[in-house]
Amino acid sequence: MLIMDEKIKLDTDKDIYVFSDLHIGFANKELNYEIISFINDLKDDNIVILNGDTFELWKYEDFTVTPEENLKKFEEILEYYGNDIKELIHHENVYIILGNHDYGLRFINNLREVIIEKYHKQCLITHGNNCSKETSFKTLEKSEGLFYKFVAWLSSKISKMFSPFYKVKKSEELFNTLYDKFSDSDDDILREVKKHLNYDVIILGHTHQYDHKQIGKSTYINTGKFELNKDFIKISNEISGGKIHLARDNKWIKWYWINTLKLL
Ligand SMILES: [Mn+2]
Repeated sequence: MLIMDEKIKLDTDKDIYVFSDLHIGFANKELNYEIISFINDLKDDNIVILNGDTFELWKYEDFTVTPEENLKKFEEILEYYGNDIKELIHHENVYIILGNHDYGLRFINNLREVIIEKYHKQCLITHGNNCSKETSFKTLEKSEGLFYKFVAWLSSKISKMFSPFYKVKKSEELFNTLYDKFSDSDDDILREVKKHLNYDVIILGHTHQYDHKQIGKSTYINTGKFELNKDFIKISNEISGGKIHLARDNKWIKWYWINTLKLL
């Protein structure tokens, strides 16, 4: 559902699924349909948290990234993917956290942090774009995306230049591929995680790389990019206590746990 609060505390007995970096736009349309339908099936009985960059609102083709253009692209995405996506964004069990690629949603959904309190432990879920200056909310707010205008412009130029040779037609796809290879450094992420060590568990996305580390008394988990490896997190309530499952798969539904952490 769309929420204007920047931060909410969530108290639920339902299982919680966390996905990040879906980048739903007009690249990989077939895959996006599958992703939306997969998540849609979970939403009625569980809580679903979409942890940032759910939508690809940057416009690479003409580098217009004004707030109006962002919202216009969002409307186009909703129209393109139809009822499933409209149901998903308005459903009361679905929380959409802002990332840098869908920062343009802030006028209709400004949620930046979800905090889950369970078993006297606190878990923070946030996208993680504040780890670098260029993608931080502060910079985005100040420049209204000047940096992105440049990146998008460059990306579209490179795409056009190379497309006859490599058949890269869409700059949106190209940018995502580049980003997967040159994402934020471990130092940047670590610096960001260290700001939140008052939480027992810190769940970020943004880097597109699955990660799991113990830092002091806190556990840091990165959900990775669902579109790449089908990495996601399930926080379950079990009789034995709260558990965090880290799941991965290359086939829909038949996902398996790559790790299980005790939340208690
Ligand atoms: Mn991001």
